[in-house]
Amino acid sequence: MDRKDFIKNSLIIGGAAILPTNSMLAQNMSENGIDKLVDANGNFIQQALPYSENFLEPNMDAETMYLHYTFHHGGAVKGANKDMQMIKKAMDENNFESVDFWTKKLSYHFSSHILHSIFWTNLTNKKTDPSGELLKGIEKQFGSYDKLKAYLANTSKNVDGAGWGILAYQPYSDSLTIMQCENHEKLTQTGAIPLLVIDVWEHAYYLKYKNKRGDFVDALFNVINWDNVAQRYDIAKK
Ligand code: MN3
Repeated sequence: MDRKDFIKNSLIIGGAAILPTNSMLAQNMSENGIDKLVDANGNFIQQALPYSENFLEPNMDAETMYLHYTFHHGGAVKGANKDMQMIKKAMDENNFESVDFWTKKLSYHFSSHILHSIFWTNLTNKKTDPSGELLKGIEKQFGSYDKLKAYLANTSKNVDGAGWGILAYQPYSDSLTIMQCENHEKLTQTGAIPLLVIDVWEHAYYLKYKNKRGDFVDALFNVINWDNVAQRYDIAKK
């Protein structure tokens, strides 16, 4: 197996939260400029924030945005690249215990990279609402937009410890679904494609909201970019 094949296979094994990089979905995401998470060699890259650090003030403060993007998301990207290198090294040395360790690390770091990359694009500084196909899908699955909001907010606020509330499109049931993800990779559904993600790790809110995670989640609902969610839904359904 050459390096490229190795990387491709590792992505499939380790990155259960995303489809292989040659899938239609990944191509679409990349061509649309939404999520380009790897370079031509398969190394993980972090895109620039789609706005300035103070863009989401006062709902998300600039200092939190800077620290979150630079060190938490950035750290995950570095971690994922290291994990890939360590898997390769361990494979070269036939050290399968070590492969197991780094494969789990890759799942954690790569999932973090995916979720953070989606998170930034899910936010904007003006009020938007779901419309068109997305609204139809929401009403079919959850009854109404208000019910979806209540469900997703509750799910996000009640994550045990660190994690994410996630609205996803599940191709295996052709429906929208909500997941309460712990850390970055646990309690998700295989195959589900995240459309809207709410980061409820303490690093996402503690400077401004202290222990009031609920207030942070409520504030985030003021700045959700439903046009971005709708675009993701359209791509995911193709
Ligand atoms: Mn985070």
